[in-house]
Amino acid sequence: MTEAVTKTLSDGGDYEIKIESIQTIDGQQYTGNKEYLFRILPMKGDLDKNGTITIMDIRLLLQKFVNLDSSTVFGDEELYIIDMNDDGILSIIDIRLLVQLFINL
Ligand SMILES: [Ca+2]
Ligand SMILES: [Ca+2]
Repeated sequence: MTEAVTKTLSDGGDYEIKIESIQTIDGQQYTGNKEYLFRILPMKGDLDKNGTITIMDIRLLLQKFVNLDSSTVFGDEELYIIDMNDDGILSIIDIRLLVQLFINL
């Protein structure tokens, strides 16, 4: 028996999920116990991983930006969260995009 695990979308990572039946958006039905590996991406800009964008996320991003130097290396998941425009680097553009996202919420 597999233990049930509840995860929010802000918890990124790989999850093995066993599914008894699944229906695709075009109506096809698949049955039978199959195991799938799902990769859940963390929420963009949610630096404190609380599931929402708040002023704290902007503050944390500003701290990372201020402390940025040539030796700074971000992990894949961290870079995914902080790199708002997906250009592979942390820049002032990412801060602007996060502030815009926060204002428009
Ligand atoms: Ca947050
Ligand atoms: Ca960027």
